Order: sequence, then C-alpha cells, then structure tokens
Amino acid sequence: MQSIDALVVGAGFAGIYQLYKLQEIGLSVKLIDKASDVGGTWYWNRYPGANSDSLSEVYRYSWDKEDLLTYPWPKHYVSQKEILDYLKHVVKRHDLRKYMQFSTELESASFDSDSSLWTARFSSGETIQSRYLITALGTYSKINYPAIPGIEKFAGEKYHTGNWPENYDFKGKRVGVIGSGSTGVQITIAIADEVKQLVSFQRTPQYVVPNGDGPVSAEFRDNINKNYDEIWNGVRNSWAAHNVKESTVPAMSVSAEERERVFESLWEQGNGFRFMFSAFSDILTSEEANEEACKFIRKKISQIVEDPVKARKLSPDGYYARRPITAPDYYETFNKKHVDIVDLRETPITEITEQGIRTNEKLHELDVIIFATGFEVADGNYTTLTINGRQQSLKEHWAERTTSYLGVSEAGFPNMFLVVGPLSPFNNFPPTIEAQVEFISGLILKAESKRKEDASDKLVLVEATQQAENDYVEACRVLGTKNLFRKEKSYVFGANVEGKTPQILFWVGGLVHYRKALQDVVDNDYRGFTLSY
Ligand code: NA7
Repeated sequence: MQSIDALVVGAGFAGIYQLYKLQEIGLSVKLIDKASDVGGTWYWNRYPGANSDSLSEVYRYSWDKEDLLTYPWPKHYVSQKEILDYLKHVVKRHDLRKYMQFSTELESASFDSDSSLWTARFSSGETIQSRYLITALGTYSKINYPAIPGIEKFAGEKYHTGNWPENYDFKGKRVGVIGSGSTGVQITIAIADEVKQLVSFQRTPQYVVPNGDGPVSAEFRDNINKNYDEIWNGVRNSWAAHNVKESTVPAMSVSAEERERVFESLWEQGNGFRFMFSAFSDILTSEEANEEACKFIRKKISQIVEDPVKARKLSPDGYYARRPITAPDYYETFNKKHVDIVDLRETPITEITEQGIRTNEKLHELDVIIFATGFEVADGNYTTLTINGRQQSLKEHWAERTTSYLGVSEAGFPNMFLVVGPLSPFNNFPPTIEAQVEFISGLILKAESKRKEDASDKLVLVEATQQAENDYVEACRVLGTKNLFRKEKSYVFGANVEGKTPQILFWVGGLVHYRKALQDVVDNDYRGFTLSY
C-alpha cells in the first residue's frame, strides 16, 4: 500500500491550491480526481453558455502575483473553456501534474486510531495511507435529478447540465429545459438560436440582471494591473468578494428618483452582484429595500418581454434573495417566437412520457430534455462516500444536521480537512478558497512544527472540538436568520432537494467577517482545535 503525508481529493480551484501549499510545506502529496483532468466543477459543467459570472479579474488565484498580472482574460467574464485552460496553465506553471492521478474516485476513507493514519480506497482498487486527508470535493458537484414520474420512459435525449457530454447536436430539435437558476438561464440563452423550438419549464421565476459582458481593452487591463493589490484587499474585506463596491447607503434614505437612477445605472453597467450589493446597503436585510429592487426588475421584464402572458410568467413575485443571476439578454430571448415559457406553478409537470413532458395542461413533445435542476449543494458530494472518523461515520455525524467547524473541519475526524466544506462562506469562490487553504495549511504547518519541536516519532492529531463545532454551527444558523435569504426556498438551505430537511448550508455573514473569524482562531492559538498525540 502506498503511504504518503497528505491525500488531496478534487482537482478544482480548491484542490489545486491545497496541493500547491502542501508540497510547498515539503509534504509528500497526492491528488486524485474522478474526472479525467483538472477543473472540478468546471470539468463537468461544460454545457453551452457555461461561464463564470464573477468578474474575470477576481475569478482566479491571487497567490501568484506574476501570473495574475500577465495571464490574459479577453472579456469581463471567463468561459468554462477559459477556466479549464487557466487551471491547466497553473498546474503546468507550478509543475503540479506529477502529483495528480485522474479517473480515480474516492470510495471510502477511514481513520485508524491505533496508527493515527487515514486509509483511502479508490474505484481503481488502489489503497493509500496518509497522515492528512483533505477533501476538496466542490460545492456544486452532486447533481440533483428531480424525481419526476416516467423520467426513464423518455425516448429522446436527456442531459443534466452538471454532467454534460462531449458531443451533442441540437440543430433542428425541440428542446425542453427544466430549471431556471444560473445554469438554466445560461443554457437557454446559448441554445435558443440553434434549436427548432425551446420550452423553459420554470418552477420559480428569477430576477435576472444583465451582466455587461464585453471585450476588455488594454487600458482597462492596465488599470486593473496597477490596482490589483488594492482590488484583492477590497475583495477580501468585502461581504460578497466580487470586486464590486458595496454600498453603505440604505435604500429608503434617498428619494424615489435617486433610487431609480441608481438601479438604472447599475442595470446599464451590468453584473448581478453589483446590482445586489452596490445599489444600497440593505437590499438583503430590509424587506422594503428589497421590494424596491424587485419592482425595478419587474418593470424591466414588462418593458422587455413583448408578449404579456410570457412577461407575467417570467415575472417573480418573491424576494430578490437568492443567489443573484446575471446574464445578457435573458428576457429578450423569450421574444423569439420559438422560445416559450411554462410556469410550473400554474401548470405543474405530471409526468415525463416517451414523447416529452406532460403538464396538467398539455403534452409538450420534445426531442431533448435538459435538466438544469442544480445540485445537492455543499454536503451532497459527501453522501456518496463512506468517511469513517474516530468513532462514527460522517453520515452518522451529520444525522441530525450537517455540521462543520469553520467549513474546514469536523469534530471526531482528526487530520481531515475540507476545503469549501458545508457552512463555508457563500461568496465568490477563489478568494474564499484561498482563505481556507491558507488557514488549513497554517494549521498543518503548526502540527508539523510541534512534532519537530517535541522530537516525537508519533503523529500530531489536529481536531476540532465538539464545542467549537457546535458554536460555529449555531453562529451560521443565527447568521441565516439575519437576512432575507431565509425567506426564499433555495439551495442555500438545501430546500431545492426533495426530502431534504432544510437547514442553512453556508456562512451567510460575508467573507470579511469569516476571515476575521479565521484570524481570531489563529491569534488565539487555533482556538477550537486540539493538537494531540
Ligand atoms: P440552481 O440555482 O439550484 O437552480 C436549479 C433550478 O432547477 C431552479 O430553477 C429550480 O427551481 C429548478 N428545479 C429543481 N428541481 C426541480 C423540479 N423538480 N422541477 C422543476 N424545476 C426544478 O442550480 P444551477 O445549476 O442553476 O446553479 C447552481 C450554481 O452554479 C449557481 O448558484 C452558481 O453558483 C453556479 P426552484 O428555483 O428550486 O423552484
């Protein structure tokens, strides 16, 4: 059996950086991924139109300054392909591929209290022993297939956006898209001109703000480069971590005309995070302020969508309090005669038949059904694995509720760390990942130093205390009661998956406060963790 210091699982943004840090510390490391190459979420989500909706300048690592200043990004948002190219470039630049093994799925990992080692078993039949286990499994990786009766009877093509095939051809076909989250919106726009007929099956209408994408001029890029330190500093010390200025002005403190002017200018500029966070300080906390943003977007929908029936169906009546969606020309797409919208609240799906999707109104005959139905977010990717800690499995540990300490550790699972595990910040991912990887690496370095100082031949065990985990879970619960996310059924609470007990799955207190919490733990000798032999 192979024996190494640290095993990293997952080759996305999180796993790659964690691998880099651990080999820098001098540990022997291996990274495995079930995919055939790097990319993580972006490896699997290669559906038409897939692209990041975080601004290009901050949808990347900040830790390699030279690369940050020189690697090109042609537009304000990077496409899925560009993200894969970027990650492959980082791996090559830092010579990390030699540590990586692909097409290898982790099936189980068990901690042995006698040897203080983790034993991981893979789909390939291989087994590895390691002192540290770091799971970087991704937040959006366990796909959510809705339990619609008859789904298996459909005679046409069926795809989930989170597991997209290499080859497909929708030309001249009748396509149905179920789901209108960020993914459903992107794919609807991308395939509209290619297909013969497109029907969007929408359960909850969404507030979709233009993204203002376009080519990046040399002057724009120079300006970013000149200010990159300041930009990252701003991102790390902001709520949403998106390089958008976060307003400190409450919506109702200004006149109705001023509100309109602010919303209009942000709509013109584009970017959903800018619209949510730069307009006013209280869009996510004040019902009155939130409704002002909703009214503005509803008005836009009614102005853009020519058919009043389609406009009504597309118009949300809930709070603007889900993960903001941003894409160009979404509502405009429904002005095309061959693009239609079905409001599943009025006419629910009753079954999928051989020919298509039947609602309680009619059968929609289709050649292709695309499931843009999202993911069992945050903890779902752990449910297919067996992870055994000191005394119990992770499933048992999470029997009542999904837990973590700081999103990176579980009480009773020594020397196991999670990057963007459950209850991690609900923010732009790269800066969140960097904060966590640097924290985990600091903790591992401390354990390694202790072992050297004590000249011990035993292994140091780093472990969150149950009390620290309980307190952190409670802090996340309380944060979840303080903004309007709680008013909407969404994946933030796991409410998108049938049969799942809703609970907060993220830290919704902003990256700035999360980073302060991490720093506070570090400054207090890693409060909440024990280091023992
Ligand atoms: P999301 O945001 O979870 O969206 C999933 C969509 O699928 C959403 O519109 C759901 O409706 C819909 N859905 C889910 N189950 C069903 C069933 N059973 N019937 C009809 N419609 C259904 O996932 P995405 O992939 O779009 O985005 C995930 C993240 O990836 C995103 O936040 C970005 O960070 C990138 P609902 O709104 O729940 O009524």
